[in-house]
Amino acid sequence: MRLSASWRRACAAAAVALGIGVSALPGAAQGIALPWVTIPAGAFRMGCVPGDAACLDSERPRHEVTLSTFDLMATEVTVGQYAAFVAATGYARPAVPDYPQAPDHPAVHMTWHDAAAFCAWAGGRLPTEWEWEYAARAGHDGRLYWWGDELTRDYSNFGAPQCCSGATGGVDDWLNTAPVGSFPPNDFGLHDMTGNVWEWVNGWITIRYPDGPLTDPQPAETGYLRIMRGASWLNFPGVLRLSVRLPFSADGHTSNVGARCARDARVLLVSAE
Ligand SMILES: [Ca+2]
Ligand SMILES: [Ca+2]
Repeated sequence: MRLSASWRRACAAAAVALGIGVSALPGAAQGIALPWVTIPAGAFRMGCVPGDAACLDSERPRHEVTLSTFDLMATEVTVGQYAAFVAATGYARPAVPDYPQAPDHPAVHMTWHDAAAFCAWAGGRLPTEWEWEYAARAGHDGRLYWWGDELTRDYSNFGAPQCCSGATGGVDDWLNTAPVGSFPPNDFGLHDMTGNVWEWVNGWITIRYPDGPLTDPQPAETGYLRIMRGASWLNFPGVLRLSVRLPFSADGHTSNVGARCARDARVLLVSAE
């Protein structure tokens, strides 16, 4: 459940008024330590970057979005983290990909429902699409990628120029998934926002974005197809642009689809003596 910014402010204000400490909001972690990073509040321009001839209508119009602070995992959900979830809950095991993976590789073959269930168990939720792109850009709105406009294997694990197979080069030594965090983080401290595995987000594909500006927008309750962001080890370069939105069935799962969890910002207050 996403708590609205107004709800969080009201909760904090009530706690202060009552003179009590609030150590955590509902949705406490269930015995697993995920690598949370606090994403600062701010505004950004979402969608098609000016001059990007490859943009689709679904990436338009570019519009301004203002977001409150939230937490996001520094890395994609790992095989080991997802195995802990399965062991603790009896949740169905995902399909095994046809390539080798170690516990520190990103978990794959998750449906949208699987990813949402994992994140809820871990005390979080899936990020909204707005949160995901804001975090992926990390203060660099006008670029195709967070590091610039040239795709490079020094920052990302992606596939061959022709669809669809893995490829290597530069820092990218992996034909399939790489261990999470193998590439440098963006300026918010997040790894693999571009490439490695696609990441499910909370939202529905739309023909076009609504016109902005938007403040702490929330997804519709229902829709037709869910969305994945960030592309993967299997994809050719044109799909790696940060504004790309991939519609996909919520029940679909493949060996290049994973997830990354978000959570509402923690409220930490200390009682006055
Ligand atoms: Ca690769
Ligand atoms: Ca990724």
